Amino acid sequence: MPKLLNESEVETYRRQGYHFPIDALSESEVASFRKQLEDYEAESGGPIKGEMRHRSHVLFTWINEMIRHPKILDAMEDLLGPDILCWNTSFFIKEPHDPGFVSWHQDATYWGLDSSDVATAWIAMSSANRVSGCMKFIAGTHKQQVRHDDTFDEHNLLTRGQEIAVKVDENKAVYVELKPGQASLHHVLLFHGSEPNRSDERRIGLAIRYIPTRLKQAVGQRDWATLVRGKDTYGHFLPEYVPKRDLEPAALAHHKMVSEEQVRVLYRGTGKKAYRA
Ligand SMILES: O=C(O)CCC(=O)C(=O)O
Repeated sequence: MPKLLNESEVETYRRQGYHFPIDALSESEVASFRKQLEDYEAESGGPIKGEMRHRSHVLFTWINEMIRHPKILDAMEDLLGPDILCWNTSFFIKEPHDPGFVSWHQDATYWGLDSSDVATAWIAMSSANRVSGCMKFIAGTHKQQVRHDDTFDEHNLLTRGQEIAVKVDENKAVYVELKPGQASLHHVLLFHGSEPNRSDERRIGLAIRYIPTRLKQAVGQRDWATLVRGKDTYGHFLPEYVPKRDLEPAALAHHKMVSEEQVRVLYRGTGKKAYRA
């Protein structure tokens, strides 16, 4: 018996490589998470940036709460089974009229994981629609890895500005419009991207990457993850730091070490040593 999705939704995810929307966070939950993000941004003098945008669940208690949200985990259990690790989190934020975009890509390309049994829950912390540059998906493209070219385009929000090197039929794009608190689920090989934000509002999404405990990091020397449901009888990933207070020194130190290791995997072959600002 699935826990949150019904059998036809699970079947649709397997066939199309995605499912949306799910009603993940309540109105008050999403408002509180957004306020905590924006309080941090007000104190730090601007939008969250650089390495702080990635693996942020190690730094902020409220993101640690988000990755463990029962509704999101119920959906993940339906897709990945009972033993689940959160491998990473990344903010994708586009300011009003921001030229930032995300080229068509497959997530698996540079992550170094040894299986494509990986799913993302993308949580809308604002509304995401065609005007504000919501994600777009191409159904059924999650069956094989294709070649990517690195562009390092200054407005591309991806690490290398990587884009799919084969022809992508834009006419087949499905636009992932979400209300605040809703989430979409996508497979690590699905073709997806997003356009610039042409609206007057911020478009804020948190992408949470989940894996079954049996996966391994096949490229990096070592990798970390947080057990969020079930048991980890494999121990392939080192346990991630769990914050007790936002931005506590031990969390910042752990985050720095893990980010350096992750940058080595994500930017391998490019000579780059840090996330883009
Ligand atoms: O938020 C976006 O526009 C793109 C997100 C994305 O590429 C991802 O979550 O894998």
